[in-house]
Amino acid sequence: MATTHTRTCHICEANCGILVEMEGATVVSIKGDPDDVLSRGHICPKATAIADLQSDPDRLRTPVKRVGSEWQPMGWDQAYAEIGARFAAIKAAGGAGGLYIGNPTAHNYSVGMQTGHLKKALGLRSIYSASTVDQIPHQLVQLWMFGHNSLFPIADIDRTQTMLIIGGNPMASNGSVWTVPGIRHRIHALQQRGGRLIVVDPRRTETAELADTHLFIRPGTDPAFLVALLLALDEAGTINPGRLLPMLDGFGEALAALRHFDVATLATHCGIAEAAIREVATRLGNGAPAITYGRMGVSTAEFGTLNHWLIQLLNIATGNLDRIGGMMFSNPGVDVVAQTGTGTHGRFKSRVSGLSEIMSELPVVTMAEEIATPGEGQIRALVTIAGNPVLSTPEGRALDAALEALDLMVSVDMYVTETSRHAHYILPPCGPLQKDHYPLFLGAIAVRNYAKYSPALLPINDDKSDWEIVAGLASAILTAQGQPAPNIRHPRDTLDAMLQASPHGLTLEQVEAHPHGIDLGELEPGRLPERLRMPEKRIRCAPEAAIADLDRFAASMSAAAEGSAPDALLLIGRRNIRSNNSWLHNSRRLLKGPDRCTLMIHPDDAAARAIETGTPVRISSRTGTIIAPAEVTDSVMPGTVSLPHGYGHNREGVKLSVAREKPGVSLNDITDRQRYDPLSGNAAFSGTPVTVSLAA
Ligand SMILES: Nc1nc2c(c(=O)[nH]1)N[C@H]1C(S)=C(S)[C@@H](COP(=O)(O)OP(=O)(O)OC[C@H]3O[C@@H](n4cnc5c(=O)[nH]c(N)nc54)[C@H](O)[C@@H]3O)O[C@H]1N2
Ligand SMILES: Nc1nc2c(c(=O)[nH]1)N[C@H]1C(S)=C(S)[C@@H](COP(=O)(O)OP(=O)(O)OC[C@H]3O[C@@H](n4cnc5c(=O)[nH]c(N)nc54)[C@H](O)[C@@H]3O)O[C@H]1N2
Ligand code: SF4
Ligand SMILES: [Mo]
Repeated sequence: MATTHTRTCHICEANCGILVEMEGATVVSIKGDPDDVLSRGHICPKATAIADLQSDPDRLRTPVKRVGSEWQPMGWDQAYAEIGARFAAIKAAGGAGGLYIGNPTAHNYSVGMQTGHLKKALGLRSIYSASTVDQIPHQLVQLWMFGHNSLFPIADIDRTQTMLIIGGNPMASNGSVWTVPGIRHRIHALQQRGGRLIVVDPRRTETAELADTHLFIRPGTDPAFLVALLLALDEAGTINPGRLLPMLDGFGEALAALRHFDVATLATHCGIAEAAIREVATRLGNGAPAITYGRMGVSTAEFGTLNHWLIQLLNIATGNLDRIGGMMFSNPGVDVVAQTGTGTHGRFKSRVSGLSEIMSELPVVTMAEEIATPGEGQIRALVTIAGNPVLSTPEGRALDAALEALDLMVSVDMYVTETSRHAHYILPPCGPLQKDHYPLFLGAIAVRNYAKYSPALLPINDDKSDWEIVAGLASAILTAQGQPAPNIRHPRDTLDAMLQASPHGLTLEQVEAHPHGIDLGELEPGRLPERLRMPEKRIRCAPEAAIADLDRFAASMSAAAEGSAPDALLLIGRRNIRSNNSWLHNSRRLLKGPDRCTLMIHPDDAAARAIETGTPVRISSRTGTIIAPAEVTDSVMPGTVSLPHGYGHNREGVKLSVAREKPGVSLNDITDRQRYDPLSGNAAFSGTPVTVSLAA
């Protein structure tokens, strides 16, 4: 007999409520849950892949050890014992430990509660994560301006009149740093009430297709557009922070620094007409609620931190921070802001290139060199948890080589991937339906305040959840060195305590009694200044480093005005609704359809190179060359080409049998470790200069 269970889809940030119909241990169907307090029935094609992940024969079921080119199954205790002993020997010989934490850990509340133990066991100095190829510039700006790295302002799309999206494509991504299931309906509702969606992107994306206005922008030039908007508001006399004004420090200083630029020059630089910029500024400054929201395209950029500072300044200058229909701070079941440290920056530097520590990590653009460069502090033992940096960080080939030379590598992953194939041991977690779920980090970035707990659907039996594996590893590594094992608290108990200590004062039992979630109401205005985390409770509008970075930006404008290589194109990425970073390509129902790893190129650029749709083209950058089929389309702006990341599954030894049928190539084989935002250390993927030609 079939039974139906409520749950939350853990794959992306949208956190859709789902109804999973089971017959015994077999999934019969996965549908949207119309009663979910957040998602109200929304779902995307990826949710059904949960069943494929659970049943995938390629998914590892026991720990494995690499012996030659073979993977030998082994027991958990044996694996921990061997890893502990090998780590102790490496440590004794002067080698350092390192850790890379991947994106799926942000969707798994329990593992995050154990990584601290493992970081301590491995030595704290060489911690990396997907954050520095993603959202760390948001966090740095929030630390500077609001006093806590996790004080994310959330776009209140449901009550705004203008939604300006810069470098985000929620129609494909389902929203990011913004838990907003069902974006299509929300955009439709905005337009129905006379509001407007404006998208600024070098590609006419799926989101841009729905927009009232789409403006092409030259990759990497967003500070020009953002400064020009602020100047246009200034010139029109429509800067009006309203009730925020008494809370602002350095607002005048920030504006004064921007006045060294002029709108016309900025417009030329970013490729958007001055009139169009002034029109957007008029809209933002008209007094009605308006949102300026920026995501990956402006975060993984050479001016990522500058971009996010300017975005916050725009929301402040138009009085849209902490306002209904603007950007507000959340109040979810667990208040992570109150229960975590504010965040740190610059406490130490990376050994080889001297990049600054950020949020207790080092920028991942430095990871390969820290493994490959001899000397004191060289990483000789690395653990990866739910990450695939060979495909997801710049210059994957260099990382491939570095990982292969490690004395010890341990991957916590359920597949033999492009990254974990280098491991000596792979420790696989149980399937997704054997885990419980709470939106610990994502509740805090949701468009509505809520709490929802989903118990595991299937028994765990002899398998292990990620948190147990990570806790087990930390214990094994410490005890092998004669140190005491850490005190491991069950994640459910920690969660219960965090819920109770938060403003809503819920217990886990109460939350569990509501399988569709507890609605804790709309986002609320008026939380400032109390919500600020610095003692003086004032928004710091003119962080020194941001102001200074304007000079670097001015220099880049001057350099661009002198011209670039005549045949250079700028490479950007893209996402597709049926894919998720590097790890859903082994689901046959998601992979079906046309080849998605194509190089989009504008008809003019294609014609100049005799390129047609389907022809294989050679794409070369400073760091390498890849070959992919072309897709000629005027949806990318002239001078720009686009290729998705997360492909390249034909590397030797990868055991993803479905994904290997359409392997694609890895964009990150040709991105560049030397292109990063110096303020945050975040990788700059947007606008990698490339040449494109017919592959002979
Ligand atoms: N060029 C370019 N590069 C990019 C991006 C881009 O836009 N362009 N995007 C960047 C962004 S935003 C991100 S977040 C990163 C992602 O970078 P990563 O987090 O390094 O990579 P993922 O592709 O998400 O791979 C996740 C890995 O975790 C495994 N996994 C999945 N679920 C679980 C689980 O529950 N437990 C465990 N233990 N393992 C699991 C998968 O098998 C896979 O190997 O990529 C970045 N790289
Ligand atoms: N289906 C699906 N959903 C996902 C993911 C996925 O891989 N697939 N990944 C998840 C993850 S880890 C993340 S972080 C989010 C990301 O979520 P989003 O940021 O919404 O997704 P992207 O598609 O990377 O959007 C970035 C946009 O920036 C544009 N862009 C590139 N360069 C520039 C530039 O210089 N300036 C401007 N203005 N725009 C630029 C790109 O064309 C693209 O449209 O998505 C999440 N959701
Ligand atoms: S949008 Fe799709 S992948 Fe994301 S949580 Fe919802 S169903 Fe899952
Ligand atoms: Mo991400």
